[in-house]
Amino acid sequence: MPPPTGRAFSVFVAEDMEAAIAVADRMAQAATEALAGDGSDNDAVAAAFALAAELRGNYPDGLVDHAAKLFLTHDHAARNVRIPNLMSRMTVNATSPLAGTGTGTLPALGGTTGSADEDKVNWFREDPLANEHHEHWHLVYVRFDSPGFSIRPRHGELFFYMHQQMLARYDAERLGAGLDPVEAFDDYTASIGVGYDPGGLAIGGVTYLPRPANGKWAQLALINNYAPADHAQRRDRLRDAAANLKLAVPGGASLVLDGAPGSDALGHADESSGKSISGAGYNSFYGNHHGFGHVFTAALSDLASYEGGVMYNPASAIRDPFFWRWHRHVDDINFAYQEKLPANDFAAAPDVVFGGGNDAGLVILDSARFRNAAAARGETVDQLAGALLGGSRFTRNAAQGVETVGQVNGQPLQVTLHDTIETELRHGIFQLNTDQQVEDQPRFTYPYLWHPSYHFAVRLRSTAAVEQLVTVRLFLCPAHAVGGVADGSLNDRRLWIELDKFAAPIAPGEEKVLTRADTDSTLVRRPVTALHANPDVVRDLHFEQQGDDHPDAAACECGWPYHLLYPRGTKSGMRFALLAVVTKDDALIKQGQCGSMSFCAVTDEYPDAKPMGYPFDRPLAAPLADLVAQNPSLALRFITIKER
Ligand SMILES: [Cu+2]
Repeated sequence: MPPPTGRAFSVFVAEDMEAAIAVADRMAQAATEALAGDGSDNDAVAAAFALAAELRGNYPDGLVDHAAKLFLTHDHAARNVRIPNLMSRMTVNATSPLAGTGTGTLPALGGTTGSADEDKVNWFREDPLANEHHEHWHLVYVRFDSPGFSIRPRHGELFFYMHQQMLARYDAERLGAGLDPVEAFDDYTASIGVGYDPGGLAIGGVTYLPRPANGKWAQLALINNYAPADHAQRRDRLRDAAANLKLAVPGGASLVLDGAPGSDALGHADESSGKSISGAGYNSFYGNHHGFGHVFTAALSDLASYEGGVMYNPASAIRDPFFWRWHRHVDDINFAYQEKLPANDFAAAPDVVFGGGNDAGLVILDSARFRNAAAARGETVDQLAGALLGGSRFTRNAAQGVETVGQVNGQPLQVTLHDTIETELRHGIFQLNTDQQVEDQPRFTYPYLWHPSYHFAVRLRSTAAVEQLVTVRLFLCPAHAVGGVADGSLNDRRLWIELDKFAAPIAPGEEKVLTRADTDSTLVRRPVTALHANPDVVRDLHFEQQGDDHPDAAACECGWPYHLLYPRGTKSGMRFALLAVVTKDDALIKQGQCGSMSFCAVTDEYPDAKPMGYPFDRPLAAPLADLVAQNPSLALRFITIKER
């Protein structure tokens, strides 16, 4: 099957991606040969890039650059060579109205949708580190096997889960901005609604064009005889697979879908990957469903050339509001499948109860003040947590207010247990590249969300006769009435945002106070440097790796941006539910110093035996509040997220 022609290179086209991987394999081969000839790692990388330079003219724009990014992400010889950060790769095209606008600090850089409502969440979609997260995820999770690359375990399941979590976060931001949750795009004959203008954005020399409002896929001429109606056929086949719990290629392979492995197989078929049961090509039985949603939409920017929009590239796609509508539709297929599965029953939960009760077992502390208080007492934070919440205080039903913990220098030492997480919208400045002289480069402001660092503390008592290895899983959900049901939003399992998970042993009968810094979250790109916590300065936002050897440098650059860990909330305070779910025997690994264990597993096996998103990977057997009341291994409290 030849690749579809008449459009720009896109990693969302399976055939393009395979071609890029083949070039990356050749780069890796050149590096290996240089090493075999006694070359250093630097020589090996130089040999690979010399080959890339030779090959560049033979391929469409962007293909060899993508191969180079794959090589840098995965090749051992390149483990200490970083892909320049996305901000430094962003330029303003010379034809953009923003180019040549002078040297002062200009008010804002960024795309616009033409809709005052949708523009309210531009700051989130345009966030440079959120875009970089999405780019890196797709680089780490290569979707074809080749001599040099392999599809990672549970890739298909994570394809759904990682994007589902991005959607949960996007919906929390939309709700905070007074907008409805994102609406799935599932009628392929319909208008795709608001447009998107990337404002002259170019990445790595490729300029992205505006996409007009109210376009329709039907405006496109056929791409290799493949039409939106053909795509609707693939949609319906995937929906049938979800409904019938079975992927089946006529006259070919079939697979009964069950549990998390069922999501995995469905994800491979939908993305599509080299493990798709029907093959990944757009014209195969299940086709390239997710990928061609990107391609059709990006091509709408220029109906003559199909050069086009940000949706072609994972480094820019999330800027377009349509990205989210498309991914809601993709997620609907996995959601429909999961809804056919039996609910989780918590029968295998560990024997634990929450100190303070399951409405107050979770405590929020301001990290800086908590650490200062511990230092004032000459203690570690864990020792202070024990004094604050352990011993005679273990069972107190208190999760907020000011607690006094002894005296320091004759003064009572006070620690605040918070019921509010604060955020702040700040403005950073960076100097964008243009085609002009350096001194002409304008400086642009851009908005980003900031929050102080918090610690979570959990009081757990074992009621078991044996030692248990438990996992504490923390989640956050916007809390509001739905259809007259108070806090009915908690019963929508797709709204729950995973915040963190961590393991701890607990002895028979033991009362334990566990503390966890949010900078250790398994979701975020770690280590959280001051730069990542507060990216307001004009400089390289890139993670500077400490130490030389990391087994998999690719993982170090992957993870959700720390500064977006909590939703923005509202000025008047937005109500959220904070949930702890305790499980056991999950074979959770101890996180290394870098990367995100939840999104970029660094080992051969995905480091959590539970289905991704557990317990929200299945229908809920009862309203969430009832589940908490029935299960001592769950704790729920309500908090406020307030923008300063
Ligand atoms: Cu993606």
